[in-house]
Amino acid sequence: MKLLSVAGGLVVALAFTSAATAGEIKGVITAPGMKNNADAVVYVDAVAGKTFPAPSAHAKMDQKNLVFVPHVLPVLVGTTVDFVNSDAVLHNVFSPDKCCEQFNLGSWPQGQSHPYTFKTRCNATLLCRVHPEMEGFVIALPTPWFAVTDKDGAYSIKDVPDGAYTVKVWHAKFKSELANPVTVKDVTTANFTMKK
Ligand SMILES: [Cu+2]
Repeated sequence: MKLLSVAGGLVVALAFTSAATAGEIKGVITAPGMKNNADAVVYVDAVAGKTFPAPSAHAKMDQKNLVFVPHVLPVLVGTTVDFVNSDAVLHNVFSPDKCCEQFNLGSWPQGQSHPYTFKTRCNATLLCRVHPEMEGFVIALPTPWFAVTDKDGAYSIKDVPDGAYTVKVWHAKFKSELANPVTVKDVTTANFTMKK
């Protein structure tokens, strides 16, 4: 129970019930054959009857020192991503993937950016026509409950309401995503191994 003073001298009592307690999904993703377990995207799949409004805040994908930063950027479907060029050289951003309309955003100089809104569920590969070795990913997801693994494969998805979900794992080097049922109650551990 928490007391909140509001204008006019009223005191409003806010009760927080345990039913509203948000849980957490955490664990370790193992990616066999990779140099480490980084850059897997762990996410809660679409939940029947639940929609999530697109955030007004933009996400950011940088091109810096000739690499996409971050290498993998998960966002909620509907999010606008600002593609930024932080280098003194021209870059380009395009994607061969139909789920993002095979966009080619063109080129722009250092310090400028170009927005693109991801309208559907999408695993978008990002490439640069100027630098063929450059590769990055935007993963547009059906829920805001996602995380990217660190080098140890560790991830944590916070504020997931208790309940039964399908948790999926995407990794650029593995053809198919993992899909596993996970029942969340408070802090729930879910470890997965990618399969060739
Ligand atoms: Cu480039």
